[in-house]
Order: sequence, then structure tokens, then C-alpha cells
Amino acid sequence: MVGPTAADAQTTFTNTTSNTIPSTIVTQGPASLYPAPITVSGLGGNLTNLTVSFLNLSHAYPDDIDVLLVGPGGQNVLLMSDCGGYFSISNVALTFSDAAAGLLPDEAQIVSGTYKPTNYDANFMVDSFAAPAPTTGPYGSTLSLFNGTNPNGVWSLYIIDDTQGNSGTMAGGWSLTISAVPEPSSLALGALAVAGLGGLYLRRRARAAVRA
Ligand SMILES: [Ca+2]
Ligand SMILES: [Ca+2]
Ligand SMILES: [Ca+2]
Repeated sequence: MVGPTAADAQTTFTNTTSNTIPSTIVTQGPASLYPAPITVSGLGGNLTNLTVSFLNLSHAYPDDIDVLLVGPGGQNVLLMSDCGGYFSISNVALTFSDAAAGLLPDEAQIVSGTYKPTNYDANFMVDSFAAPAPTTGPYGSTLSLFNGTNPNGVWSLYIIDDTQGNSGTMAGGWSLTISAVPEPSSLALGALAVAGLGGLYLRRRARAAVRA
């Protein structure tokens, strides 16, 4: 990931709350933090790019994991579902980006990296989530669904375990990296002219401390 620059509005919001996928004998259903929220504030315009990261994700049977992201405006994307088969994972770091080269594996070892949102088994198994998540699909498949929306507000990450047996954790929490273009009223037009950026948008960099 490239860090913010003068013309780059990338802003990262992080929820570091540990999110435990059910770890008792009945290892099925919503995670212990459901949803895991991140509150975004201080961004003056509309979202132009979004990536999402999971930190320290572990599970004995990754195929059980389904994760849905819901934005402040209600749009949703199924980030990962039925990936990785029975190949256990320990403390992997995953980033989801429409610009990634490929998908998470279906029936192979998941390793840390950047992937497109990935959903397997859609042809024979209907993914569903318990309320307060949207309980019925179809769920979105690309992060570009959030483009043009107001990024400010509460983003909710819903994690479920869809099959009995086996459990896991998202010990490091999750984060959003948002690029946004400010509304015209907040554009620094003078600076734009001085910088000679021409047709480029002057994007705004903001920073906010976020807690669940
Ligand atoms: Ca599954
Ligand atoms: Ca699925
Ligand atoms: Ca399970």
C-alpha cells in the first residue's frame, strides 16, 4: 500500500477490537462482536476508493468464514465467503481491493496478501447473515459499490461462521482505507492553482482516531 501524499486522500480508520469468531463447542453463528464497527468522520466529500484489511485472522477451517461489510449508506459487499477450504490459517493479514490481481483460493491455503472480494459456492449454497446485518442477498461483490457515497458514519463488519465445528479469531481487528474527494466548497482552489495540478482533483487528507 502506498502512503498518503500531497495529492492523495488515503485515510485509514482502524478498529483494533478483537473479534472472536465463535470459539465454543457450537462453533456456528455470529462472531462475538457483531457487528464490529468503525466510525468514520472528518472526510468532506465522496468516496473514490476503498480497501479493507483484516489483521491476525485465524481459523481451523476457513471455509466456515463469511464476512459482510455494510457502509454508512447501507451498501454492502461480501468480502470473503467459503474460501480456503480446510486449510487452517494462523494470524494472516488480508487486504481486499478491487485492484488486486486475483481472488482468495477456494480449496487451497490462504496466505497473507491483497485480494479481490471473493465468494465461492454461490451456485449451490445461499449465504445469509443474522440481523442486524441485511439477512438476504444478493450481496455486493465489488468495493466500487461504495464509490460516490458519503464515507462518514458507521461502517459495520459482520462475521459469521457458517458450519458447526471449528472456530477462529480476528485478533488484530480490521481497518478501512478510504480515498475521498472533497466537495467543491472545501476545495482549496488557490492551492490548486499554485500547485499547477491542472485537471487533478486536490484531495484532502484527514486523520481521525477511531474506537469501536
Ligand atoms: Ca462455508
Ligand atoms: Ca458463499
Ligand atoms: Ca465452524
